[in-house]
Amino acid sequence: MINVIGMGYIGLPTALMFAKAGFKVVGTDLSDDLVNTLSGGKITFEEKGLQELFDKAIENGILFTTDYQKTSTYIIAVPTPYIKQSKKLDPKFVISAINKVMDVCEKGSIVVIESTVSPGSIDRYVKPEIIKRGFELGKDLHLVHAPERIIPGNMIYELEHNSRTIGADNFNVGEKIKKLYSHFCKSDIVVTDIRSAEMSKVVENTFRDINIAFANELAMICRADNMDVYEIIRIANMHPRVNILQPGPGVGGHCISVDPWFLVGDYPDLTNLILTARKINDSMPDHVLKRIRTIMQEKNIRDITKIGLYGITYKEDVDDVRESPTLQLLEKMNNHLSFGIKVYDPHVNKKIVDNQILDFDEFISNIDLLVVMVGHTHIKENQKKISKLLILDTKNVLSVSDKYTL
Ligand code: SAJ
Repeated sequence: MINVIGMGYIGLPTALMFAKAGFKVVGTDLSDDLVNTLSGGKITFEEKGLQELFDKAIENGILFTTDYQKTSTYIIAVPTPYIKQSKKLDPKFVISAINKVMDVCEKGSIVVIESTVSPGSIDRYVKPEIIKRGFELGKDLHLVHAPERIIPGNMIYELEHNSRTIGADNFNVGEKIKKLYSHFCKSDIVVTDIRSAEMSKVVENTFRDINIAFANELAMICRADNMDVYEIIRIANMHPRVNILQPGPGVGGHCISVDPWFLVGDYPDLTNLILTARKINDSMPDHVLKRIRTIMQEKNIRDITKIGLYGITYKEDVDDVRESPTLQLLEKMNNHLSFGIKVYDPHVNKKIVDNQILDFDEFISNIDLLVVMVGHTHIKENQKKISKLLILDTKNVLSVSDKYTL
């Protein structure tokens, strides 16, 4: 039996993949509400293919509970936030999970930590907890770090097709967990030490953050002199060794906007580039605000309440609003302009901000300027409905010719 701890964005799909592969799986979460919802047959977030996988797992008897199970294999996928002031990892959820595992586990159990952690965290925070409890590491309990790499919006496909990293201090344990994951992961699985697994995961997301920052900086340079950044990126990308990403209104989500901070927090004197990239990406909502102001001046729009922000999620076709650039922009607009504006997102069906409109037609009925913050498929399919509006398309996803961009 496998006990997966944390039934969130990573834990739930991972548990379902093991269930599909024929394992008896128990999903544990500290939230009664979440466990009740899952036990009642409902999934808690939108993800392509997740519902089908979930329905099958329920049919095959997957169990959701708040209790930790007595078994020999645990997978921990709990949140690993960072502390805003110090930029360091807050390990409280991992520490609590490992202690609860130790309350019930069999002797010789393997605990796989999937949650992203800052490099060195397992040595610094997790191992001392184990030693404190009188467990002998490598005998009573084995630790493995197997950070995930899946992208929200394509998680199920990527769980099967992405390569993975397994970090273990003991070769045999690493190989055992590699074999376990190969029941659903059809790609390469690399076994390395724990520290390298921790570092490579954070490095991957930092690489992407830096590359997005470059695209964002280009957008601002091009704007300063009215050059078309999209045309310039398109041409530059024709070079065989150039692959520039796309500019946007900011970098959100719980991964790319968080993980680079772990390196900045731990190596403040060595992370100029990483810190600068973070600052550039975090400044993008300000850039959008400047663009809104310029357009309002040009078009002589005085009423800020007639501006509609489309998209609240951190990226297209997901319902996750963590670190959302739209929420950051909204806060800035409310602070600076002390006016309300309208906000809409087809994937966020419950009101999470006061001025959110739940009906698209109502949302577009009384605005002068539509600011597209997220490139949901929905807006691409509704271009006719918005063709008369003034548009700032921060993701450059609409094909209307008469629009403003970053
Ligand atoms: N974005 C841009 N321009 C781009 C690409 C992305 O502005 O060209 C923005 C998005 O709109 C979004 C943010 O960046 O706000 C992050 O989105 P993303 O799709 O790049 O990545 P995530 O956060 O959904 O998932 C990432 C992935 N990491 C990498 O691509 C290196 C995923 O593989 C990881 O599993 C995940 O982080 C994680 O859990 O760490």
